[in-house]
Amino acid sequence: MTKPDLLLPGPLMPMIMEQLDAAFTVHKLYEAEDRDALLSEVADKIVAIASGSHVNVDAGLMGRLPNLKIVSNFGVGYDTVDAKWAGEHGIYVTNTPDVLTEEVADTAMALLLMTAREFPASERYLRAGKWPERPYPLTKSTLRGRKLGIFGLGRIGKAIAKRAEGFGLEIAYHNRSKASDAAYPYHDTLEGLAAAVDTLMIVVPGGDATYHAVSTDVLEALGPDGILINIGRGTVVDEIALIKALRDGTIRSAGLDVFEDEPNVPQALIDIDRIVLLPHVGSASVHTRNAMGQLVVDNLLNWKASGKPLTPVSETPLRS
Ligand code: A2R
Repeated sequence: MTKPDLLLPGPLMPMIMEQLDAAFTVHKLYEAEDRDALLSEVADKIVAIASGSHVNVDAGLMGRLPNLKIVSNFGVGYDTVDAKWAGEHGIYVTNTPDVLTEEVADTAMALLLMTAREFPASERYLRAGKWPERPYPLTKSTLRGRKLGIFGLGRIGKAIAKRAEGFGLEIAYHNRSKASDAAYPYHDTLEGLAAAVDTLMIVVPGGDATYHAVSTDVLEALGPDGILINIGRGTVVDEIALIKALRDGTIRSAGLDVFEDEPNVPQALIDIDRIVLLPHVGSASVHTRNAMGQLVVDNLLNWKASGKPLTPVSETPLRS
């Protein structure tokens, strides 16, 4: 049986690579000394790409591959793939929804608790041997009485809302449109949501539509008790505005799992001890990453067998 040709712009988990090697002729762009030469040599043969979040699959790359039919992306967010261009050119883009929802929602709640109650700083306090001198100071924030605004009440947003209800939080949200299956108060602007709550949880996708949506105005609306949690995409927050808001006391604190220029985190954020910074670990357990990896492979295998992938994104709906 012939193996279709697949381009790998960057390395993926070994369990993905092993399965891809068995079903496809894999061309590793990242190992080529001359990437341009490799691309020119294999361009006509490539029908599939498997990609991760740190490599751009843009119109420039896809446009060089005249027989490309599918881009299988690792991760539910696919802002590094130009899915609109792909859709317009008959190319499927797939992502890995659902299999990471609960893990990311767990991370979101952990990050919220860590931030409100300063658990990382208090643990550093113990390890530094300061406890015998005096107890760690009482935290200014608590989850008690907090109102949680969810920016992006989708699959992950709803899983967070379910958990937050268990913690006794009041919940409201902002999407582009009202969710038909949610009874929480809806705000038709992000600023309106921020003004109505004191805790803002970002769970929207990245990309142009949400770029710097969390601006100075939104942070001012959130207010001096405000806590910002971001487990969506770093580009959604204007990081410079956030740093200023934290320094000036415009909001109280922030818990961030994602950043504008990963893996580079501004020193100005690192210098603020009371905030919580995680290295984009929202879905990063062996269990969940394996499930995501398997879905990357299964999308490609299903497409190879039937011409249809399992989880195409909305810009590239299933065609017969
Ligand atoms: O806007 P809607 O009604 O399509 O609701 C979606 C909302 N959303 C937005 N809200 C306001 N302004 C926007 N420009 C905008 N774009 C999308 O975000 C929906 O409620 C939510 C996304 O939910 P799902 O598509 O179900 O994605 P999931 O699995 O919850 O993952 C969310 C994001 C990923 O894209 C990664 O960036 C991150 O979480 O891991």
